Amino acid sequence: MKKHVVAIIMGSDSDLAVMSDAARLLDEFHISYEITVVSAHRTPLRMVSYARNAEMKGMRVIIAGAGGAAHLPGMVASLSTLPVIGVPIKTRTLDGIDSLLSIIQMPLGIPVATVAINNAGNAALLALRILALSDSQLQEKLARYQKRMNAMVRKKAAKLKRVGYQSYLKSA
Ligand code: RP5
Repeated sequence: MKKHVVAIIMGSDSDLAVMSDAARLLDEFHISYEITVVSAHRTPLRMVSYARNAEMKGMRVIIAGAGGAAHLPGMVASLSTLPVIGVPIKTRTLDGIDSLLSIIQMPLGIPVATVAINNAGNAALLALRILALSDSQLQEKLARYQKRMNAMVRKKAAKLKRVGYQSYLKSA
């Protein structure tokens, strides 16, 4: 059985729609991952054993999404030496500012790389960049991905110049 090298964990299944963006990108790059729910508050002991065993299971990076009092990424980072990428989930009451501040304001000694609110895609891309440090094929795939994005933006800029902003907006 192929070992999972990335863990995508989240505090609740209500985070899944956002966190699935990370899974889709890892699928695109053929990187094996485990995706599951681990709650820092509702299943604290599961969180401890998950974080403690992740490296031994072959995981190289942990992506952790949480909303509100978003303690999951920081706690997992405190229980492991693997790189942890936190995804602040947008909340209904405070728009995810609560999640962002909870995740980003880590004390010295326990780092969590924090992406923008709901940007699980960037968490996956950052995980891929970390994995690519020891995988030249993956590095090449990432370079091709960036080239495709670059070409797409140039194409859009050329179209905007050609048709003007009004027609561009109508055709979008
Ligand atoms: C956090 O509480 C989860 O990460 C989720 O974003 C938030 C709300 O959870 P539910 O009440 O929707 O299960 O732990």
